[in-house]
Amino acid sequence: MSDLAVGFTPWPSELAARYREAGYWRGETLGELLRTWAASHRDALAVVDGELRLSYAELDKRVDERAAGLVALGIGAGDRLVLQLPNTAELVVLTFALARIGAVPVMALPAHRRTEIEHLAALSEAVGYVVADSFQGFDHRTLAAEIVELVPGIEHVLVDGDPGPFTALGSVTAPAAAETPFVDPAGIAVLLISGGTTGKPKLIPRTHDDYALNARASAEVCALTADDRYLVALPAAHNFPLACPGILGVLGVGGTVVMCPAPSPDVALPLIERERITVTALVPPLARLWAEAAPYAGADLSSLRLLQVGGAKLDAALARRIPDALGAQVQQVFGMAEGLLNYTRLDDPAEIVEISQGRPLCADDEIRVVDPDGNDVEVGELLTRGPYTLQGYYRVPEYNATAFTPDGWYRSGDVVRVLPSGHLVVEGRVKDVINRGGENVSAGELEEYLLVHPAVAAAAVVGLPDETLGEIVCAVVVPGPDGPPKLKALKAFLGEQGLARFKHPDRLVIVDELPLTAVGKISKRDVVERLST
Ligand code: OOB
Repeated sequence: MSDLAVGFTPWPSELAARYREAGYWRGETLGELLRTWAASHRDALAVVDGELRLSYAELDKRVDERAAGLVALGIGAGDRLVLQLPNTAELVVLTFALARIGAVPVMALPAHRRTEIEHLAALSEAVGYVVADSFQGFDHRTLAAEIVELVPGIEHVLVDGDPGPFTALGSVTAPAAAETPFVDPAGIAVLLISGGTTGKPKLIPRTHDDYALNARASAEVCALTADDRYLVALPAAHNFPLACPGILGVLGVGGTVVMCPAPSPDVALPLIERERITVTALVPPLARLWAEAAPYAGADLSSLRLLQVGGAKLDAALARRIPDALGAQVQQVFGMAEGLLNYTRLDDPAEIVEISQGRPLCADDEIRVVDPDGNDVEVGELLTRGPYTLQGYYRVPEYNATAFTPDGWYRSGDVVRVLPSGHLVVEGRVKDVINRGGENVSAGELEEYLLVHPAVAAAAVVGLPDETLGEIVCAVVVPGPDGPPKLKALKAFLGEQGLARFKHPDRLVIVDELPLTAVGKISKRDVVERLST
């Protein structure tokens, strides 16, 4: 067993056999798959990055040469490299190059800093760290210099751009090897970063078999074809733009992946016009920005047929507005780097698309909704198990003992209910509950009520310590066009909506914007931190 496999929890053999039998797992690696796709779509345009336009044949060749260059450096099967690259063609090339030699990228996001990178590098025992020279005013070589000191196992720092004291990624190239080494399709292809908002990030092992399924089945649900051009607007290393269906799903059907350097409307909307983009994916705060900016942007968005929105709950009012504002159909996506993906389907009725976060991707995605004692209930925690959902985080056995049930169901921490149609509605997080003098207030529920008010554009509800009640309910609100609401008026409105008094906010804080996570979701942790300083 290679060192890579230590700390990886495979699926029980009966389940693995069933997934192979059913054709979910096809025994193909990501490296081989790209070769197959390149053979079928040789001259089609695979990746666009600024002025760089790579055909499938060119991409395949670059991947081979990069793979040979990595081998020449001494990097090989089972090695881990922390990848921290912006949305560039290089991220695509490197991901496949590593897959071809059986090495594994740890998919860090550009916004990660020393704390996260040190932790990810140490936990994965990475031998390499790959960065851009600088991005959005931050010099990643300076961070790399610190990381090398902190994590002695890092032997290689590869830099896209001006390498400074390190190795230029562009120089890591060699004539393609005559033979590709054997890579186990049931082994780890990528280590994704958990989006969890508590504690240190976890590493999520995704195998070639399961990640290929993730991308292929997602492409089918989105009806992707070779005519689709997908804009990578979210950070490319995140599961959503990487494989839901994202980069991998689009390449699997012969379509074109267009890298977008930043997701802001001023950058993304002109690129949609220039490249005639048909599909893209956003988190809700960005979808709101795009919908607000589009009428004034003057960009022709008529090519856009599908806007996927996920990562956090999309409120129904915004879901309803998007088709008019952006001229695209909305698809809600409730996914997690851990595996399970839920999509609204392209032929679902508008009411379902507006209020639900979709239904599971595969027939063999098993879901349960349970109370804290594990009994099946109508509204409760979502547990899941399936052909592309992990059986354990990488190298954290003690944490896995509580994050999974003894029979391998992943405890998502998300509170959901299931509609008669099988679609899920996300109600909040198990831990995102405020204990107000013994009464439980669900932050997610109150946020939804607040968002209905015309003076509220965005809201985050958090608990604040209180001497009498233990915790009080604080609503942090970004004003909408009818802007800034008053606490008294909000309470009256919530009362009219029939929301129990104990769930009304005790405090209202008006802000210009809410802090966001590395992928652009509202970060509750930072909301609380800002309130306490
Ligand atoms: C995606 O993945 P992660 O790993 O960054 O975050 C997963 C968590 C979920 O457990 C849930 O709490 C939340 O993000 N979430 C949603 C949601 N989509 C994700 N909560 C409410 N509504 C939604 N639509 O965020 C992710 C991965 C693949 C595709 C899409 C999103």
